[in-house]
Amino acid sequence: QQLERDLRGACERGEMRLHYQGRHDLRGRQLAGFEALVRWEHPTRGLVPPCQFIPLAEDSRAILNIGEWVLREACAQAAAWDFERRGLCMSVNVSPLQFELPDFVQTVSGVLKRSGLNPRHLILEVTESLVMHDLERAQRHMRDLKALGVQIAIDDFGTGYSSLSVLQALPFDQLKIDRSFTNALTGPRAPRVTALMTAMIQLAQTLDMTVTVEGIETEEQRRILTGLGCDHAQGFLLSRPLPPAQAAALIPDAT
Ligand code: G
Ligand code: G
Ligand code: MN
Ligand code: NA
Repeated sequence: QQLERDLRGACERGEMRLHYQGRHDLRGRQLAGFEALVRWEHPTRGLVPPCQFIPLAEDSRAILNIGEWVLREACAQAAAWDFERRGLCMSVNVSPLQFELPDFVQTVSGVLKRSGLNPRHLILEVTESLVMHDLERAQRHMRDLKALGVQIAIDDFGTGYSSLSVLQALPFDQLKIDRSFTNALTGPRAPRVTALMTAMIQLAQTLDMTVTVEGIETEEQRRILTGLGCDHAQGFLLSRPLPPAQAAALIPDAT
């Protein structure tokens, strides 16, 4: 496949870009931080979204280089934007292959040191499939990352097969509810979905996790979720993924 061939060396050639989507306090709408989302600037096709190349990058293990680049770039950006003084956090998605590397925690620690970013302002987003693949390694890595001061979020919560056993085994700091639930809040299954949302938000709060709901696109969804006591939200209603210069404009008192 052509795209797969083009992907070889793309990161080394400097073709990866990061966009940033705001994570907002749901009541006040203030910015709580950003999620870094990778794009590939293909020489002829333009910006390729991650859903089109991350799976290819995982097959070829190119995701290891890309993932490390994303981590370095996102931490450097957060330091440049003075996240510590502003109380903001940078969220970075981590692929299962990266998390499985024996020296993953050392890599994170080294990247943080070089960037100058305080580890408390980095959130690593992992999915449950990643965690269940090798639970003991995941537990060890999580313990070491937390000792560094890094926060860890479980991403796309509610879409896998093992969500609850993952919460039993691992002390996440944040829980991100998948946008498929937000979508369904106002559809024909609204009563059931509202009940599920309510339960997931309570579950997170009982376990001392901050909840972020993903995929808020309408005022009605925002109103419902605020009423359910959800802490934070992401979605096109609040802000889209933006290139760095435009994302910077969302930061209050940015200079
Ligand atoms: O932007 P888009 O909706 O196409 O993102 C699709 C998926 O790609 C999301 O599930 C997101 O978590 C994933 N993704 C975005 N950026 C990164 C990244 O830097 N690393 C990894 N592993 N996945 C990412
Ligand atoms: O799996 P992950 O949560 O990392 O995926 C984030 C992806 O979701 C991003 O690629 C982003 O483009 C997409 N996204 C963010 N907000 C919205 C939204 O309000 N609606 C839809 N359809 N997609 C969104
Ligand atoms: Mn994510
Ligand atoms: Na998600």
